[in-house]
Amino acid sequence: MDDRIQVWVGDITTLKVDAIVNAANRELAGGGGVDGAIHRAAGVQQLQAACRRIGGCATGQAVMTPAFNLGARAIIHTVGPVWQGGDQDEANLLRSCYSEAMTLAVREGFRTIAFPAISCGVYGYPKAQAVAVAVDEVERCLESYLMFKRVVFACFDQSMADLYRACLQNQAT
Ligand code: AR6
Repeated sequence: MDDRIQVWVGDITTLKVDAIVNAANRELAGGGGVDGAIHRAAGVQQLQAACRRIGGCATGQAVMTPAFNLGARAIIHTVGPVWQGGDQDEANLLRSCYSEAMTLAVREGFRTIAFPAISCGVYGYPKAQAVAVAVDEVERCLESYLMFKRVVFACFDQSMADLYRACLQNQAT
């Protein structure tokens, strides 16, 4: 396991990292889950206005806004796939969320980033499968991005953290 990866349980909005990743929708319209929490903590009106200026984001892509009232420097919004059974390219689209967010972060000179479990809530992606994709893609990116210092998998609950830890341990053996 790459020792730059951390699994952490808590509210992602409290993390002081360069970039917090948001599990957004294609309209960047805000919503529930982690998206709602990020909007509330960053400042709903300011973040909504910044999202409106961007206009939207395709599934698997990533865009960036300021973080406003958050301790982070920026919010990277990415749109995970809605789970439709697994034969609609969901795994590649989810993989792309992680790589696009990491690439954008590196381009900005960021060194630390926190990801929520993209698509694992409202979008219904099977959690263990999503975690396997997330870990594999982040580890792959870190092999190229040697300047990157820390990637946090921010989990809302312990059971999600257990899935990440099990996956990271399997990869290490
Ligand atoms: N910190 C960390 N993780 C969180 C937090 C938080 N504050 N809040 C929720 N989670 P979801 P999706 C976890 O539904 O499946 C929104 O309405 C949550 O337990 O937020 O990609 C958007 O606007 C779950 O494990 O994202 C989109 O319409 C994970 O974050 C849609 O939901 C992701 O759950 C996106 O759905």
